[in-house]
Amino acid sequence: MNVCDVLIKQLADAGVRHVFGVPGDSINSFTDAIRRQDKIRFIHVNHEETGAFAASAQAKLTGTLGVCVGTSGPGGIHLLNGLYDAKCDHAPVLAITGQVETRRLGSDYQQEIDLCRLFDDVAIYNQMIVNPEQMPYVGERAIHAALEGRGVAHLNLPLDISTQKVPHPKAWKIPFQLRRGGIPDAATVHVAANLINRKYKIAILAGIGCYGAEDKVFALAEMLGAPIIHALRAKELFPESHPYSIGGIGNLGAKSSVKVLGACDLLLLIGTDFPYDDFLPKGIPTVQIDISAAQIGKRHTVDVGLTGDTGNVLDALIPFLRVKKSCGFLKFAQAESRQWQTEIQKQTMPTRGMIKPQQLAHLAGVAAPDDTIFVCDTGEVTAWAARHLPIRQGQRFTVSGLLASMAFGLPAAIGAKFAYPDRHIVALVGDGGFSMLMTDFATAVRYRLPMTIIVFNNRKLGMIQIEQESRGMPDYQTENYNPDFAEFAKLCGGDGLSISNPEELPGALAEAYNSPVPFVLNVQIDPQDIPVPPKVTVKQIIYYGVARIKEMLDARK
Ligand SMILES: Cc1ncc(C[n+]2csc(CCOP(=O)(O)OP(=O)(O)O)c2C)c(N)n1
Ligand SMILES: [Mg+2]
Repeated sequence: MNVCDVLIKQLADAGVRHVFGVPGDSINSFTDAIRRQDKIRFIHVNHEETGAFAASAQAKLTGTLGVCVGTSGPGGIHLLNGLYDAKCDHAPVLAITGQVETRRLGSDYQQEIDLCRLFDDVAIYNQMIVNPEQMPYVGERAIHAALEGRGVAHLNLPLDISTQKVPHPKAWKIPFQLRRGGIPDAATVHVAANLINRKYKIAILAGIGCYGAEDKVFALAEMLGAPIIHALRAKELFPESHPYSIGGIGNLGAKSSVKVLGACDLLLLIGTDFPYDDFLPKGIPTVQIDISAAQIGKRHTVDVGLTGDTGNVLDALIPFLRVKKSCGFLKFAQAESRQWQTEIQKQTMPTRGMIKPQQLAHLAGVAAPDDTIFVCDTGEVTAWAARHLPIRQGQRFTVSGLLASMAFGLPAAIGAKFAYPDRHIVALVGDGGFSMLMTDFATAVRYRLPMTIIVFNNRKLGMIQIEQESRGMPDYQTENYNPDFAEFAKLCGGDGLSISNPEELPGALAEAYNSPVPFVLNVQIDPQDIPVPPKVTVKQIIYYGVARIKEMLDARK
């Protein structure tokens, strides 16, 4: 077995079934080793960034290792954005890159880029293999580091080393068991319980770290009469249809959350890395639960930190909590939530004869089959999905959370479809985000991956227009020059439909969701609709007015 054979065997043993990338140059022996076995498939994408995003999305959805590959130099460089997506969202991904022959190292040879140096910031394990005897040891370390550290590992394989025989392929076997389910010590649990037992207006901010423990979080909420606010990626866990779930947080979130966080007397952060601390209440006791001690107090001053798997921590904590008899705070939160839901439902009514993005997001969710996995791109489209896409129990949702990268949607749909071939996949994307990696729609066709890509087509970088105008700048360079995305889909061998009339929407969604081939539903939406944040400052309103005046004056010139 050569270095690549050993590595691939290790990946297969770790449960990896797909490696995404572009073959060629210094990774030919790696792809050849994949060809010679049958556990792992090589998925040939058109752009390495697609491969990295697909691996990241798989890792986020499954919790298992995602793998992507790029050749020395340009191929490796293209992986970076998807790798940062994995790093930021704590997803285990292994990147394998090629390198020039070791005798060429340091000579500025063609495609010689110091990828270990380049990946230094993104990777928690980052190693060039310069001697076949490093295997299988470094292969195992890389896999374990990514899984245990929930981040990116990188192995850089010089061409000459990749084909060399590994003298002792079985010599190393690191006894490895993922550290799952640590529990905090009893004394800390008591301190947390005492604090929580003294408060009657408790708000829970829950993140994706609650995955698998949603029922326990709901049970906790019921005991404490505490409303649950969710961070964006936890939208799949805490649907607003549940009486304790009162909406999202942040600029894309709900007004009810702002009100509740403004009135609570204790904040309980559970499995969340929500970054916008402006939305978190200051000066009240805060208890945080997180699987990683390094996350405790990262975003907010915390009085008690409980480190461990959410489910285990709640099992340890709940027996010490008193059931709250008064539910005034919960009732207040639920009333605020109902009011917000009524407000946003009104926004889904078509006006001016055009399709509203709110209406599109709403109906896209209502019409989606029960097994749907939604993936979402970055832009105003994220706000429409966050607020208006109804997610039912059993459906899934993911997004480029902390990195908030455009172009994630289509690659994530590809990664999701490979991981869950029997489920429906629906990507909600902006026209700008889709344009970035739309070449890989052909990859979905090539691998026969039925999926629906819904383009929220406002012919512009809508989110950037809002950013500019809310800072007093006139709208500048935000228009997109788009081809007809539905025709593009057909040219790729898939199917597509362009619509602009609200009445066409239900029929078009049904056609898209039932398509046996990848489908682009290109929806011309009303570009005037903008997602208004739940907290708007007077300064922003004034700036917005100034920007509109500047735009009018510019138009007259
Ligand atoms: C890779 C990348 N480049 C730039 C940005 C900054 N950015 C955030 S949203 C956005 C506009 C997105 O436009 P579009 O995809 O059309 O979605 P819309 O906002 O119109 O719904 C831009 C440029 C980003 N988040 N990611
Ligand atoms: Mg757009």
